[in-house]
Amino acid sequence: MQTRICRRVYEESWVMLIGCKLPSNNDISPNADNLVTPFIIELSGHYLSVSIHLSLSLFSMAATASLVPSLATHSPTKMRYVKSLAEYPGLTSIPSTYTYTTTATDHATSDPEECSIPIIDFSLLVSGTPHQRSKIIHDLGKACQEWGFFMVINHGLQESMMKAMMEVCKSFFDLTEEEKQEFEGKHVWDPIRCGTSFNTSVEQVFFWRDFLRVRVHPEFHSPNKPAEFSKISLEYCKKIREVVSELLEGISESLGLEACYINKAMSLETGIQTLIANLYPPCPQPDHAMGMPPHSDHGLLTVLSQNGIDGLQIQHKGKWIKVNAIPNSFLVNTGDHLEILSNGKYKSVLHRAVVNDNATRISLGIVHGPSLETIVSPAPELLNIENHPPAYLGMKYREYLLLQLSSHLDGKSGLDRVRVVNTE
Ligand SMILES: O=C(O)CCC(=O)C(=O)O
Repeated sequence: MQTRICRRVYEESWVMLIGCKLPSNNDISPNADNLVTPFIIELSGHYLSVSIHLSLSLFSMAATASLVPSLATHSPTKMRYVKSLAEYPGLTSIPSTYTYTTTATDHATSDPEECSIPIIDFSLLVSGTPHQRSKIIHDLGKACQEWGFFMVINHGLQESMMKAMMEVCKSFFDLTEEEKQEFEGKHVWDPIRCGTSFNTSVEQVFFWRDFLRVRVHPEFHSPNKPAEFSKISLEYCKKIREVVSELLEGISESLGLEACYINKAMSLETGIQTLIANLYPPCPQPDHAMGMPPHSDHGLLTVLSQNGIDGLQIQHKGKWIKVNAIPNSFLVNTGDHLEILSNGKYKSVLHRAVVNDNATRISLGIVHGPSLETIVSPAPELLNIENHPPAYLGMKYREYLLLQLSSHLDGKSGLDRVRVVNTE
């Protein structure tokens, strides 16, 4: 038997069954594929019409209706976060909408030889002897050029502050779906936005991730729940900005530029700083799902911390490398705009987040970019018409950001729009 069912692209409702006579079979485990697949049979311009064989689907829907009463209430706000899905008792497999296909070359190595990620002792950058400082600047440059990634230790942020920030993000994710709904935003540009996956309005496969994204600079925004979020995040993000400003001074010098070059050229006083909290709940089939797909970050530098659970992987020399974070360190990666500014010398690094089946992972990425009106192009001081012609076109940061946020998260596709020659 076949029927025509219109399947809404995820965003607003999980399950709506209207006018279907369902077989009464309760003997189905709650991992049935269609458990949380959003079906709706109303026709409208927003709905994507697909034809599917009804047998399996109705079977699963029957299970859904009988096992998950909340899913059958026609409420458009139920079960939209992967957290709720993961918490469903007895869930043993993921819905096919989360199935992410990988190939053998996608497997990551944890070989210590290949995973020797650079470590930067921040204290030597800010209060070392001149000799120590120049050695660290050299190491920073090497890390940016060879890895696009490094761990920062002795950064001066108190462990208690890092813990408080992590805790308050966890409390945000623990809000009810109704409470979180208030912060979902309507447009990718909204200063506070929470949701699931990356951009569900364009995705066919969803990522095993919920997120909260808040613009914290130059204007500070914060959800008003949990109550302490505002105070803790204000202080935390300010401290991180200070660390980033010092790192960018070191990076400028490593490029042979004045220490203040990047800070000035990118108008960092009014630069965009965005806090992104990611929640990756335990996943019953971690090898078939993905937390965040391979992508580069749009800004200059991203500073990431996590709740002690690893899951970040970076691409290095064509291989995926597992990042085993030093406790309380910051994981820093170079973004697309550092690649543009350095004319391809410091490339943004491809990274991804994998999931596991036993512990909830929370990561906190703070992305730092130029001011919105800055047109970023390669630093003229690094160009030379014969050997180093500009490899990227200039583009206003606001436009770049908007393009990335409205699209699929897909490798370095943002940079491809401004690339003049392939510097890969
Ligand atoms: O969770 C992670 O480790 C990575 C997060 C990430 O890539 C991002 O927020 O852009």
